[in-house]
Amino acid sequence: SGKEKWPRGEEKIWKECSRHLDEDVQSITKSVVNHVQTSLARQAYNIDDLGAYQAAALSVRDNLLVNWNDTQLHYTRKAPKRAYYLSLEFLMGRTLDNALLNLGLKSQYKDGIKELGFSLEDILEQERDAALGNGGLGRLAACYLDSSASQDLPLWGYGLRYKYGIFQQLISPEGNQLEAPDPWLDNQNPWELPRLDVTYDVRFYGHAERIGETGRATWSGGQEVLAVAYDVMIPGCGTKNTNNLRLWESKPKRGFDLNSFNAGNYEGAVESSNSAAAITSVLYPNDHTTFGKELRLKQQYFWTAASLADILRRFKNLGKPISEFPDFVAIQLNDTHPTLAIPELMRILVDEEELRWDKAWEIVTNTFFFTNHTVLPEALEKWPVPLLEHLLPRRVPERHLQIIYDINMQFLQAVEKKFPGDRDRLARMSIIEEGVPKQVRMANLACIGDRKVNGVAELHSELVRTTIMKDFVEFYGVSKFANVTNGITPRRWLDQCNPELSTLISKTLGIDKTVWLKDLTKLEGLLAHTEDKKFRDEWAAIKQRNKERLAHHVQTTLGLTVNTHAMFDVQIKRLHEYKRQTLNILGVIHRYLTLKAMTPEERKKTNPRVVFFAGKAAPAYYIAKLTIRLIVNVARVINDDPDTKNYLSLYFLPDYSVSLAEVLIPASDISQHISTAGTEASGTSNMKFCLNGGLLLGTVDGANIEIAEEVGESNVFFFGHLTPAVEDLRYQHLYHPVPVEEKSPALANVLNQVSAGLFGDGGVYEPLLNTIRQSDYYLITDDFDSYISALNMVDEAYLDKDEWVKKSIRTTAKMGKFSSDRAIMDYAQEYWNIEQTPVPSS
Ligand code: T68
Repeated sequence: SGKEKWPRGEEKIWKECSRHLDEDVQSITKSVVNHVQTSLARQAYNIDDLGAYQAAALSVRDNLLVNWNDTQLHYTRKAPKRAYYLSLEFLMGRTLDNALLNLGLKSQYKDGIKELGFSLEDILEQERDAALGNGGLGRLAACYLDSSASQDLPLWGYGLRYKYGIFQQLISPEGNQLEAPDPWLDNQNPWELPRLDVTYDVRFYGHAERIGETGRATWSGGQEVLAVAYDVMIPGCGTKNTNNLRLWESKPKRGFDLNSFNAGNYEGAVESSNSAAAITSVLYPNDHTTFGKELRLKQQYFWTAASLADILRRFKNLGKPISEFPDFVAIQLNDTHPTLAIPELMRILVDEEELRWDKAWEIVTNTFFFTNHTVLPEALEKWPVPLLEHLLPRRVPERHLQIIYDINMQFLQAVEKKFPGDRDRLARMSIIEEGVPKQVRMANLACIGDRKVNGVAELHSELVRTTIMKDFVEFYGVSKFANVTNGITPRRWLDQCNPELSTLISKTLGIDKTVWLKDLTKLEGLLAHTEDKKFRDEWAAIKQRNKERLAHHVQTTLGLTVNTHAMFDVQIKRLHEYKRQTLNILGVIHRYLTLKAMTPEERKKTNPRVVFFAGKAAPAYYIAKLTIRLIVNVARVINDDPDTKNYLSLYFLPDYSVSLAEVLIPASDISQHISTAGTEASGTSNMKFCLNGGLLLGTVDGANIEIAEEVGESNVFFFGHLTPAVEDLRYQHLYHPVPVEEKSPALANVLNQVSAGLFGDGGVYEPLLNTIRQSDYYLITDDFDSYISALNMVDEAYLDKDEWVKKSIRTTAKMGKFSSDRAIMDYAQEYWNIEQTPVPSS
């Protein structure tokens, strides 16, 4: 359509009639009322908080769209190199508050909403979380989107629009986790734009046959589904740039099968449409394990095929030769989940673009980048060869599995050349793992097909180089294997969740918040004020009010009263043995037993503590679920014990979410990040707590190490064995086991009390306790005593309130490094080679 004239009518009229940003209270109120009437078909007389939320959200969406449109047009005109972040998970949380803050319109909306008789705070609570992720990996993707827009980077996210997000967690009367679906789209979603015109066909199964000698093929059988785009606007802070997150929904290609319908087989007619819709129906709730489920593989292929087709179409609109693809496109693979994009791009380049293999391979290996998020062996994705063979479309002359075999053959030839005769090495590095059945090792494929591989914290990246990728480092050289320490967005994780602290910081630094929120190292300026008593008092008062806000939340949701004068001690994350919530709960029991053994006078001298847990367990993870049960039942006993309840209480807050984290994090005095050394790749909640002035109790693991480097070791509480000791200790457990009684009498006593039924039927917990008594893979017995001493050191430090507040201020002040803006700029410059492309302001 290059010769057509745009716009069709008078450009002047188009421009005059264009919508502009609402800036004053009056136009905001007008737009909200307009949506009440015309979008919701309601009126002043029948609108409740939910309706008011929906109308306000639609009005904010109109404003976001002004910026979003301008941004997309600007990117199209300037045609910069773009980056694409492929992630199966985007854990966005709520949008309204974040959008208002990024647009700089929060106070205007607050006033406008008030004039209509509603409170902004109340209507914000009406929004459901977009919970399309499991934990850290998905939340990281969400933080990176916020940072890419705030830093004016031309980046799009690609993911799936799951109909059901992460399950809702309920707790049964016995204390067991129950799962319920999360129908987050039931109330409609004002933050997405259905793009019913942007669709791609994706094919599964079936056969292809050659047409004579032509090399072309016909397609028969199989399943064709449609990928439909939904766009989510991602506003930047203090900029017009508004990026895009494109989520795919699966739909049947044809409404239903007419042949079956006409033959009277009505059920058969809708069957295929149901199975097409099933692809994007639900987020898999497993983190750190792979199950080899066919539907999961279908999700991965569906999403990578649609995303690549879309990226290719956008590239082709530039009119550049295909050889320039890597000059205009960089694709980041968030973990191995999108690795099928590598053979898929090879297929497109070889089959459809008719490039020679070598040329195609050069393009592929200059386009993709791969982030690893774990070194736990059970989390490394492998797919059975027969499943891939069955599922992926077979086309002539190339099909995916054949492509993977060809990539592997060429690669192994190169390895053989460099390390002649080293068969073990070849077996380890092969993409195909021998066995019954054979398996495709996705991490090997991702490494071979990528330009660069990165870990997510210094220690983790070093472990990637020396363990899971050791052979590949020896083959490629070390420069392919780098580190980008994770970051978090200070917009959501300070300004939005802790508005009072944000205001105090701006006032103290004497600068507008958009300045320090976009250059977080500016927080260092707070150090000059640590000796100012008035400032410290304000700092402490804000923490206190955040604790009261959390207590209020617990009161209204669980009906329980929390002692806000106690120290708040928080551990919130997915339940997993390696994260060692078990160590924490056993420590709580130890504290309880110690308190029980004291006289009332002695107890009065102790530091009152309230312990919070929150987190979901994968539905099939028996030991993790048992840990939840233990926590809930310990809470029942100790919160009811008149001897101790003023000094120690415990809460398990159900259904952990981004929104709940926003209430918990600002309220914490101390938070726990206590994984076995070498197991937590980075952690990101550790950064969120510290940014909000909470101190950190942790092991020498993941990003804890870099946090301590920044804030100084005197401001964190470290304990436990170090990474190099872990392997030896595990070996000892297996071959020279020492009974728990000898290693840690204190721990043995705790385990015995649980067995004996102090917290209800002890037999129930035996499988959990046995993981500790027997192989103790996560080294609870080795770290228990030093953990208890660390807790005691925390108590001691807390007694000196003034010094504690100074530590808190110093911690916040030194968190600049952990902004996701720093991380995203690192990716942009060192990996993707993309440039900031700010949208002019008018
Ligand atoms: C987390 N990984 C790391 N995985 O555990 C954490 N896995 O240390 C790190 O800070 C974070 O990634 C960000 O880099 C995960 O969260 C998953 O959720 C996951 C989901 C599906 C399959 C495998």
